[in-house]
Amino acid sequence: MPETPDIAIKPRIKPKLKAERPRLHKVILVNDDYTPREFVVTVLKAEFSMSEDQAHRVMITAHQRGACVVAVFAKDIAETKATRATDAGRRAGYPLLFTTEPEE
Ligand code: TYC
Repeated sequence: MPETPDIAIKPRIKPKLKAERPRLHKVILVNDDYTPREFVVTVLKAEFSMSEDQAHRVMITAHQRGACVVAVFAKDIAETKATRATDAGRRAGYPLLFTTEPEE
């Protein structure tokens, strides 16, 4: 019969009590004075699968208030989409900017 060890080995890592859901990240459209409105709408439709109406509303909100939340995603997806949408503007010669930030 194997002997029962008389020393207890403590686990090194404290187990988490609850599984935490990873935080979602917002993609934010930032206003500028140069990108044409219609171009912003085109990018929103292409990259965020928005209808013409939704895209127009988001664009106008950013235009009037300085910025607008476009959508929320897992961190890596939010960052990829923001980068792709910002690059689409840059390729066309516009300073269009999408940023990301974690949701509270
Ligand atoms: N302000 C731009 C214009 O008047 C349009 C625009 C809207 C640009 C929203 C960026 O995030 C933006 N042509």
